[in-house]
Amino acid sequence: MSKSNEQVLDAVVVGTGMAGLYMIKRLNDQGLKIQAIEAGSGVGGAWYWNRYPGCRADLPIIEYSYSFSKELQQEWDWTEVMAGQPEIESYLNYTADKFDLRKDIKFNTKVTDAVYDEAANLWTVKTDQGDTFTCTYCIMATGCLNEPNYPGFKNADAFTGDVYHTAQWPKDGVDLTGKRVAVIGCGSSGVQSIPVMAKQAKELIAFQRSPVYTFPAKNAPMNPKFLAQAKVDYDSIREQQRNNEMGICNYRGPKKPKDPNVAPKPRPSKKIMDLTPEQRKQEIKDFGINVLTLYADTYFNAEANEIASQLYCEYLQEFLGDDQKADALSPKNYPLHCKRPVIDTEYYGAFTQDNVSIVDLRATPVEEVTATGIRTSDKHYEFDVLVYATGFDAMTGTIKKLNIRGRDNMQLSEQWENGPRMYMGLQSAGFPNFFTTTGPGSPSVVSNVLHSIEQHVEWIDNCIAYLRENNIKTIEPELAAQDAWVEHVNEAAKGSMMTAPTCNSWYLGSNIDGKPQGFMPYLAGTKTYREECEEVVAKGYEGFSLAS
Ligand code: NA7
Repeated sequence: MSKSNEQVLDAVVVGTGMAGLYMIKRLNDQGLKIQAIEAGSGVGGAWYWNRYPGCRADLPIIEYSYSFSKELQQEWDWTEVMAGQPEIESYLNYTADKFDLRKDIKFNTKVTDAVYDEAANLWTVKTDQGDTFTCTYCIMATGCLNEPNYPGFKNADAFTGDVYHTAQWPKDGVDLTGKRVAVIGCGSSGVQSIPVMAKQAKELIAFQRSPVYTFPAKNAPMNPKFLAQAKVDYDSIREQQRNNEMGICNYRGPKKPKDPNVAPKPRPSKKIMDLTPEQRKQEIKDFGINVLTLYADTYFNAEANEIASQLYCEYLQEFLGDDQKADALSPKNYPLHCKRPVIDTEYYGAFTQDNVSIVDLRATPVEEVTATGIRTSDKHYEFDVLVYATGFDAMTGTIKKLNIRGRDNMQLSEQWENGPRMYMGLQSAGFPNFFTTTGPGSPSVVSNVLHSIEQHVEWIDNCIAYLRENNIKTIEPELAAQDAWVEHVNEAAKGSMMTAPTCNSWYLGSNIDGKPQGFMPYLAGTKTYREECEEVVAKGYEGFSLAS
């Protein structure tokens, strides 16, 4: 049930994914009057919307799960190592129920406006359901991958068959049995869904603009003994995550005592440049293709990266044994590690099926959508179902669409016209008491994002508590501190393969036509970033302007 529209609330939280749910809990624990607003009919955010076949976590779930509640950690029994969307959605529903969070959420409602009234020092938040909420703090927990991207193909609406986007997949699922299916896009969503859809569909055509580097997920049913041990070890797991720059500790379970009669296995080399060509191939044989993600020099050294990229393409050629498919699927024109890592389950295996084909849009671009299919520069393809796996207007898309106005009626989308400007990914100058979880300029999507979410939620919650305890009316970044932070974020990304000249990714905004380009997340690492956030607080919220 929603709160009375007359009531002045302490806070409005927008979005009830992993960040929103934890934010509600923390603010409830402080005893604040709050309202959360959710566009979906249920909680889960990205894990509510992305219910396409094959959707699953790309990190081991033991580490990609809430750490804030020891009880929750002990109560929830994961059934897979890399849990799938249905299980994660159930877990988030369980979390919402356990901490009684639904009472604060208005579902099926989209925020349209958030406007700051300087005289009253209040935000007025409006929704598409006609609500008006007034609050002191406005917190956008809208996530980084929320606004689906539909490519602007000529005659896009002409297709008369069924059309879906992976990020807006129907709740009741889609029966593809006997259907001819076209999938546009081969990023994570395409890579995860294609093998599953290919098992059902009569025919599947993958329309691919950029081939991906993808690595086997090695998912498996959760071993009950491993899970039981993880529950014992959780304190240490979380501590190790906090001490790692990605928020990941690669928990392997209990260390087994070494057998003195068995020679220890060799460890993969740290640098690909230290190996001879023969040794490189041997390491792939010994450790699998995933070894290419372990060589530290491939992340910053273009020559090392080129070697790894070539080895990847050779491996693919050998695996597929089909020149047309291997050539089309080979990511030759941009470096490894440029995009967010893609983790797959039998992706290339799907292309060995006779009913699966690939269209290389680099060679034959889409000319138009027709009533029955897609025409490329080469030929017309007919199908019954069109699936867009074309990703998101990431990190800024949702926020820029809303009418968010701060001091002097200044609009956030205008302030961000040439790219997002935030201090520490938490606040934007001119927008007092307005916070963003995992905003641009924080590690967010270049880390274990749930780890980063928890850190942000706790920082914001502690900040609000501090303001209230000290009768401070507003907090917002100083412009100079914000400018310096944006510069610092750019510096941190320099030299990384993620900003290589041939790299095109949603981190850079280059996946969306006309979007200003610049590397949005903060690459220095989660440990470094958390320490920087703590230091800012220790120095009396250095770089923020606090007014009583
Ligand atoms: P991604 O990773 O942005 O992938 C989108 C895919 O769609 C990618 O292959 C794009 O090719 C392709 N795309 C986008 N626009 C077009 C057009 N106009 N024509 C052809 N192909 C196009 O989104 P995902 O949903 O797969 O994954 C997002 C994140 O979710 C992922 O990183 C994980 O963290 C989970 P491109 O590469 O731009 O050439």
